[in-house]
Amino acid sequence: MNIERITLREIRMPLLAPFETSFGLTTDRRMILLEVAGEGAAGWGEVTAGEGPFYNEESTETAWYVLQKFLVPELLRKPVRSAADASERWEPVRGHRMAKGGLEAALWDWEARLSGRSLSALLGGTRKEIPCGVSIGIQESVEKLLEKIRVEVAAGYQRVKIKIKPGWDLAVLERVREQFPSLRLMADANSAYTLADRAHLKLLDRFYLMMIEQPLAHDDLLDHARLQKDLETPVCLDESIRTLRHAEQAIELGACRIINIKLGRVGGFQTARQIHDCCRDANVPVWCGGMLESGIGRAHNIALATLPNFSLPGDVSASRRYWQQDVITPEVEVTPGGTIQVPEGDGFGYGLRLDRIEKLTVRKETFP
Ligand code: OSB
Ligand code: MG
Repeated sequence: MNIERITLREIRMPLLAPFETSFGLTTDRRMILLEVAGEGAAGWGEVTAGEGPFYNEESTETAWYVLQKFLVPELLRKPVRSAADASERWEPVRGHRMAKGGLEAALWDWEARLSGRSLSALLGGTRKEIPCGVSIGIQESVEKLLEKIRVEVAAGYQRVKIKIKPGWDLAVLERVREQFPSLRLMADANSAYTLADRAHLKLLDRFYLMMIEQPLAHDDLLDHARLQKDLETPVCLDESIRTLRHAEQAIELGACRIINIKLGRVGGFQTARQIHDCCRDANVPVWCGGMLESGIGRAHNIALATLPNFSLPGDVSASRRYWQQDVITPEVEVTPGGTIQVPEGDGFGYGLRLDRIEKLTVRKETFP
């Protein structure tokens, strides 16, 4: 594959509503878009790092730096044979997986377009539609949360995830269960607890949640295994799974019964597929997580979620839940059955609103 040009852009997009988790509040997103062009086509990727290093150690600024200084120059140094081979070229760079994942995603989209195929087909995806859920942040009041859940359930979403933290957990879930006894419900703590909270977390069992996501430290496996032994509720790992090895070890230890796969967190499609296959072989279901992506990252998530073991509804939902206007066309929409129809066009299958992207761009750099 002959790369002629790589363009980095930082865009800023205000969220329609602030998103609060146990680690902080997001109001405006800063995302890096990558465009890889050559041989008469272009592919696009998105870096999913947060504005600050609070979900994991990366941020928009560190990703820009690592892309500009290390990842893009290494890619331009000699041609890659395929997108699947790209990630091994960046192995000498430790970590910085979201930066790698954004660039790798652009290569996958480009390769799919060059071969006149959908990204889903190139990845080995089989689904024509994917099941969808929503992630609802911490709210000012339980009433507000209940109202948000009502809206999403009416829209058809197949499951609801709420964010929890100490002080916003048992009493909140009690009220949600009262109002929605048969809702497919789960809770995400984003590492807000420790093993010392195990008796407290055990009380969650009475809400028969689909799972509790990442209750303990962001880099832990062993304590999660100890916790899972106590709980009836399945533990799902998000932050702790950054490599294939983490997934293998988590499964061997019994640290979780479900894994959330995020493209950026694991460094791209190649590793995401390996984790997917390892979970499939161990009968561990997976689902696709979200990072408040623009339409470009969202489109990649949709393609990833077409792989067969993505059997649970993911955090991939309609553009209009996040943005006044998205950067892709058509925008991502959800059917009344709570699914997203996978687009059939080349690459990730959506068009780009280049004029909108240009307006949102605050910096831009082209290589070589
Ligand atoms: O832990 O899944 C998470 C958003 C930002 C950082 C971490 C997480 C999330 C979400 C939102 O839950 C998912 C989405 O709607 O994109
Ligand atoms: Mg999570």
